[in-house]
Amino acid sequence: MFGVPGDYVLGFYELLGKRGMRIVNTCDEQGAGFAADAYARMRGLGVVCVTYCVGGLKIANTTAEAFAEKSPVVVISGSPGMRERDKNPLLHHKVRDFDTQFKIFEQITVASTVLQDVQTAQKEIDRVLEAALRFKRPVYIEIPRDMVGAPCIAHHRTADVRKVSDGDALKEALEEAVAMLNAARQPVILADVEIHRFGLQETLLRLAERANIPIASTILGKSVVGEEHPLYLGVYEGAMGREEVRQYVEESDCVLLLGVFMTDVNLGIYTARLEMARAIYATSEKLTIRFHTFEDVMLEDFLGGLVEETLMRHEPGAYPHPAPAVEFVAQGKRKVTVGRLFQCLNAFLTKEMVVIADVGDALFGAADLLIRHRTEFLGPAYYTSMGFAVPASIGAQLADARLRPLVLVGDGAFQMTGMELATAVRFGLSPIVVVLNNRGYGTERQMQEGSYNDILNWNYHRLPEVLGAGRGFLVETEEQLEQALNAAQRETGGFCLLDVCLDPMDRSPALERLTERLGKRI
Ligand SMILES: Cc1ncc(C[n+]2csc(CCOP(=O)(O)OP(=O)(O)O)c2C)c(N)n1
Ligand SMILES: [Mg+2]
Repeated sequence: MFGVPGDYVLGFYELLGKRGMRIVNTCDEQGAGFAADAYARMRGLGVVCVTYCVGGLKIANTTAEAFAEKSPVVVISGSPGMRERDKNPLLHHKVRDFDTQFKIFEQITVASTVLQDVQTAQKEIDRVLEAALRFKRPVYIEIPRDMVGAPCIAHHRTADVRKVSDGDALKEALEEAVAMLNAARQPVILADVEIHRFGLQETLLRLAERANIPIASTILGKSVVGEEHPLYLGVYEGAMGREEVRQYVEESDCVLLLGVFMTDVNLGIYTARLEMARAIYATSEKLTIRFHTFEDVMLEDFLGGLVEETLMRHEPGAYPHPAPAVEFVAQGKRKVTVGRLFQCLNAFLTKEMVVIADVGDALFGAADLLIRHRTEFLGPAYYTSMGFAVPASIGAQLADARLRPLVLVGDGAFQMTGMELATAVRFGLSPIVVVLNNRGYGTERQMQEGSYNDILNWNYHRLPEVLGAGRGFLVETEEQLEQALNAAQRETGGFCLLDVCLDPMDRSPALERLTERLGKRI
């Protein structure tokens, strides 16, 4: 559980500590929120626990991200006791009414509750947690501080509320989908975030391998399969992605869209051309096959069902693959460019790493990294809140201690939440943090220049002195980059930070394509 305590939640913290819950207190609540989100993305549920309003409202943003990108985070907040609320006193942290925070969280969670009644508390907890697990979205539980020790009502039993598919609808949907797939000349799968969230990576792979159908992923769904798999095409994102992937997907006569969010980023700022007349579109919320809509068919039942059907084995002929990682030969004193940085990182990556990209060119450039193992890439590629990556690395490494986080973060985003490296130190974690230091808001500079895109240039590589731990590297040339990454690989005991100096106007090819389009719109 991640969080920052306060007097309204201290009693609850004490109880949790006594019960052996591991509490990771962060520098700032937003750090705890992002860490819990990353933990949830990797382990299926994460918890952030904060105090009333001053803490709670700081994680409105991280909870919004978890909602938008479907991450089941349980938000627990303390609040003033029920008996303290008589005559509406002005208690510290209160904003407007006692339920102001609750009303805000109602908007950004899929279920919410205030545990104010011992008669209903246990049922309420079950209802809310069940919603988090079913919908893969955040939920909110508020505990007035005088309810923490309240006795439970006995004989409580958890209701079994598992939703099942309508058998007839499922059968008909499968028949239609199989007919369409078997008749297709060039079927293709486009897989996204819900495949991660619903744990369907293995089923997806079985389907693709049985019918021999190539798979592309969206940027939000990146690493849905290990990217060295022979059936993997690369990231599809309309005109923003690699041209050969765009062509292959858009020329397909049957696109199987699995758990895809039709967001502007996923669709390359709506440059994607995906016609529903050629699509089977299955998500946890809806299923359409061409223009037929099916009610009450669960994504896992549909996908699981498809694997069991008699599927024709396709002969896809030639199709694109991601560029393989090639050995990086450092060009001595040559200044590091964004393009060369990502080439170098590609060669450096192993399957014992989880790549976490922050918003900015870190995320755009990361699209072309070859992720060796599935679900080893995390990036806020829809909600795109800066400041995700450093705190997310804490959640990710605690979720899976075998993985070392490789954090890619812009200097702007780093200045928002980079102090959470202190938390990484306290909990013995060892992220490799690559700061893409282009002296400001590079992504925005590309669209519209102004002094508001400038930020102070920190001596990022000297943060280990401030924190009394970790190692820092100033990287200006290719040989320094190579040396720093090699040293970081050996230095497994703590964090390593690479301050990679880049030209303010340099950019990845994907960013170049994106800003061209957004610039026009602005
Ligand atoms: C919390 C938040 N504030 C503002 C923005 C708008 N925004 C998008 S990209 C960007 C600049 C990011 O700068 P940096 O982290 O240095 O990455 P770079 O663009 O330079 O690669 C900004 C301000 C945002 N996405 N999130
Ligand atoms: Mg920057």
